[in-house]
Amino acid sequence: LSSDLLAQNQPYNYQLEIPLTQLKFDAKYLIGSGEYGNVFKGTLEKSDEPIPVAIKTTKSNSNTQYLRALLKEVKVMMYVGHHSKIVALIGCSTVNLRRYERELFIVLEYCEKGSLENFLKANRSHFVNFVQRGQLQVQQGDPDSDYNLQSQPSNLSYVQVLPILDSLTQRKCSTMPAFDIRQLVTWTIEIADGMEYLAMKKVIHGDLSARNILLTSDLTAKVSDFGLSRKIYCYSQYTRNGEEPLPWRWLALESLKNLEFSTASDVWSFGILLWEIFTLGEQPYPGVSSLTNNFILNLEQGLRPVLPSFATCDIYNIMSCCWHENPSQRPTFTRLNLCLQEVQDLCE
Ligand code: ACK
Repeated sequence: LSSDLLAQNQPYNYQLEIPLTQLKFDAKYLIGSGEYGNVFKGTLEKSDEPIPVAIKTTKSNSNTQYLRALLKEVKVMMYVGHHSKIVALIGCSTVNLRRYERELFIVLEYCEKGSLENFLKANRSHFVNFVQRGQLQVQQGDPDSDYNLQSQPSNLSYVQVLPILDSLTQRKCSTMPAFDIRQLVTWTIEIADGMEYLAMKKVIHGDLSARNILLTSDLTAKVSDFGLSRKIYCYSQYTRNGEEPLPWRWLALESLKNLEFSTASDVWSFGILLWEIFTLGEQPYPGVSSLTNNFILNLEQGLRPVLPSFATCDIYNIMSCCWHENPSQRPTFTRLNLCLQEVQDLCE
């Protein structure tokens, strides 16, 4: 955890401290809720022009260990700094930390379109599929463009799933015009970009999945919720009392067996994230309902997610490389980025 240590040895950056009076939000704008905290949409009123922000708070019953882990995460975010494919830390409010309430407010860049997971599920009916059995089918007879988004190609399967209304986030389902494999590939490259930067900074994400990718108003994908300290805390709680949600469907074999995390285990999770993208948000290993020793044994014996309906064989090969049993044999994010750009060239 070298970068974690590096980040933690830096003093808390008080330039990022935001007075609570500058933060406006209320319960009406709750956009997410978890075991330890809530996420609100709010505004930062520092200048004449209020800035929309996402505010992550802790729940008042959070224990000290958890708060410590969360503060470490904030320091990791401060250490990571700015990158266009990473959700930006705008600031933090720590004034209530030492009070009775022991609250911490983390102020993040607001990503209007929410999580990639919810977006994919909500917009399935707008997806135009050009892939059949792993092959890209190019429409014939259109001299101007290989793809014609206005009309549905009659010989190809078209996903028609009704949009899901997201009751939890209370956010109106984002809708968009038709989109296709090119948008999916663009997202994978943006995420690989963000992850390449994190890996360069030697920061391990520890929970890379479509729920932790956020989309801006122009649909740029950004990596969020990184910093391993808090997750290691949650994961160790899980192994102790079985209550914490361990994201086992995304975890590499060595993480499941020994809670070993590295950039290479992030690469495994990136492969699962690709699988989510090219199934439009299906749950990985749909036939498996819970984590068992048998599941781990099956992974050891070579069980892997199957070819997603909307992925070409090239894309499936890329994700399969991420699931190499030996972490050192998995590609780097730099390599993945290059391979995905080649796929993008084929799709244009
Ligand atoms: O799809 P969503 O509305 O987008 O549901 C999740 C929820 O909070 C729990 O994580 C939303 N969320 C989290 N961080 C942000 C952010 N920085 N900007 C916008 N929405 C966010 C996410």
